[in-house]
Amino acid sequence: MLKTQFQHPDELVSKIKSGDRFALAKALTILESNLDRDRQLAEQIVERCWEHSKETWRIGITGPPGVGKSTFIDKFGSFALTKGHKIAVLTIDPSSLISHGSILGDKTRMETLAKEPNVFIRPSPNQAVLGGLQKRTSEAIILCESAGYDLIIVETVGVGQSEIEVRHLVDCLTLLQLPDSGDELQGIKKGIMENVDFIVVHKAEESKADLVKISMDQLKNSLHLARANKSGWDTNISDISSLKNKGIAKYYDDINNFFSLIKNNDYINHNRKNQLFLHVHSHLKDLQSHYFGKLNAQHDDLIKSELSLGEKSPLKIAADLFKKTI
Ligand SMILES: Nc1nc2c(ncn2[C@@H]2O[C@H](COP(=O)(O)OP(=O)(O)OP(=O)(O)O)[C@@H](O)[C@H]2O)c(=O)[nH]1
Ligand SMILES: [Mg+2]
Repeated sequence: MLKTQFQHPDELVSKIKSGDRFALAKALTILESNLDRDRQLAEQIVERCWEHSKETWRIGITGPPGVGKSTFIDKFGSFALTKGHKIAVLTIDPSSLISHGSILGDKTRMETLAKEPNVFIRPSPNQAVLGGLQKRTSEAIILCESAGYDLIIVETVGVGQSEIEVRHLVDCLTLLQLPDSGDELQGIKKGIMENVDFIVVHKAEESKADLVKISMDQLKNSLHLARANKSGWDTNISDISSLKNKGIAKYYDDINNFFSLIKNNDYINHNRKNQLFLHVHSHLKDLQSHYFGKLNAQHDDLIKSELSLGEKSPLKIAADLFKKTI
């Protein structure tokens, strides 16, 4: 059981709302716990922090390992701070789950942001279950917003489905790619092209100008083949070097334009409503498997005795047990 020195969720919640970073970190740890007591506590905390609509920017940053996501967030975040934002960065790293690698590197790769008082950085723990990441991150976003963060950045490695999963958490998705002669870019699946709002050809320094140009042209061509985005926004393609701070201010302006558009045409609310619908389903699945998982364990003795009697088929035993539980 997680040791909490908070007597009541109200106490923790009022600290979160007053911007106490320790309380926020504590609540996120409770959220990540699978213990029954913590699950209930997490539910109460999220419920108290939940607000129907918040004027925030939720941005997902995805791309292959090493493309420079953390460095890019460091530079973009630093620029956004000058515009008055309060920033929360949540990192989801499925590769570290597989390799059990340390994710602490992310804090150091966001050297500038890590020192800022108006920035909260939270790496996801290695032991987290892959399928649970999305659900937990959606709740983590609610808590961060409740703590007054208005720019939420979710970093996730683009491995398999994760870039599509992150789409369900954010208002805006940016895909980072390396300048490449083509093979890598051709690998960008059509589904992804239709799901991203910004594509950044990253590490685009002068020395790679030729490759950058080829990449940009190729991306623009593939975009013609993709369907239009549902938001009404034309996917933006840009070349950026975080190392040289090139293109960061322009990217901020474009993000600003993106949010103006989706607020004006109300896509932001429409999209968030759809996401909530999916989240309810994913919570429902989670609760069902948690609940039935426990029941199944309790049924083990019964199943064994039924089997040793040898009178019923496995199907009949399972069906009878199921009828008993509902
Ligand atoms: N040339 C160049 N290198 C960069 C740039 N941005 C980041 N890098 C370097 O690329 C390497 C990886 O950067 P990260 O920011 O850690 O990349 P990441 O995508 O967050 O990596 P993972 O989280 O491990 O997937 C580091 O050595 C950075 O210094 C850039 O704009 N240009
Ligand atoms: Mg990173």
